[in-house]
Amino acid sequence: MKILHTSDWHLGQNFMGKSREGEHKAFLSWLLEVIKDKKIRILLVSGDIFDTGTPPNYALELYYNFLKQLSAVKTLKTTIITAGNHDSVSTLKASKQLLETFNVHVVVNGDEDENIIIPIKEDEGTIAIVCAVPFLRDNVIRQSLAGETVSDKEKLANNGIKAFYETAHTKALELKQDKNIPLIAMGHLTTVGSRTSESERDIYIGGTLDIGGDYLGSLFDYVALGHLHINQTVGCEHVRYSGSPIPLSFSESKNTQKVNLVTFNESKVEVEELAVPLTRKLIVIKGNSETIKKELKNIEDKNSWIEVHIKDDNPMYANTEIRELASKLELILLAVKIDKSEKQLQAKELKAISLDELSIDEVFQKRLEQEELEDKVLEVELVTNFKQIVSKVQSQ
Ligand SMILES: [Mn+2]
Repeated sequence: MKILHTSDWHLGQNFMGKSREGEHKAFLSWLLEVIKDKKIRILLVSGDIFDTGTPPNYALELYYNFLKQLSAVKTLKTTIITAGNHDSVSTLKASKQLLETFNVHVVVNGDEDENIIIPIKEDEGTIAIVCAVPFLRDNVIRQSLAGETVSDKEKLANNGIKAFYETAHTKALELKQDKNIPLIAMGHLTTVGSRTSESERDIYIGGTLDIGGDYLGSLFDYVALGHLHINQTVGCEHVRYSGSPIPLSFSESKNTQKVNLVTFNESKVEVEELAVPLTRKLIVIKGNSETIKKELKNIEDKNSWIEVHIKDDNPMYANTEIRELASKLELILLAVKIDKSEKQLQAKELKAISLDELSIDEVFQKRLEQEELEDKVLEVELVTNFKQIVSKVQSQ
């Protein structure tokens, strides 16, 4: 029996003002072919289907069209999709019941109303049981610790998540009885000992979970994890992150994007990592003006997205020169960062040069400084109001 494990698609991602539609489209058509070729029986998508709670319409269209195409693949029995921290519960929930008719199970928050234990059935009976655990939100974690008072937030997350998995495991065992079939779990969290990249958010308050891959591995025959964008094993061979299918930040430009092909023979599990073809390269160039200019001239694929880190004694001048050269070469330069040397940091006259390296708050602060306001109370009020607006916009 073959299972395909993927996660962190982040459909609809806005990358420094650019759309990833083409890359996602290419990935989904490739994935569809793999599912057909390899005769996949179960597809698992472990969270972060969409990049935001309110995905753009083209992203929803990609999602639905892909699921419609899957429904025509006879060898595929079941698709299970769980929500990640980026997904909105209500967005995924809206089509949940409709998708059930296509054998697509969507698990949005794992609360008491939702069935997360999914038996995979074939003519000859149940062939596997999947505990489809989504990203566990605070209210669900509390439910799994009924009766206990946990004040410490970090402890709450740890104990609650473990309790959640243990309850799921017990229920799955009851269903399994004495059949020799694999128990599979999904999850969307950071486990102890895993490697992270820049574009994942810390999702639990306190940040550090004390849940290791070996702990989950002791309960299940395979654990399909999402949230971290780098393909990796954690603690043991059968507890894995698939990673994202396209690089989601410049810090991920050197990774190879993969999906996991999981094969069960009897109850023996084997995993093959399949590399996803890259449709757009992200390139990071670091160095002084001369090095960067030389490397820019060597870029053949004009479709690439580029970030440069300038480390130069005259960064203002280098910045202008590099931008001019990139535009002359018709390259897509998305960000310029200035790596300041010790000397420059001491030199007071060097102010912030590039918008790319300022936070939203810093930009507002700089703008305020230009006003030279005398009323300090007003200034504080303006900053507070600005921050409120920003957080409102970001939470949408
Ligand atoms: Mn995530």
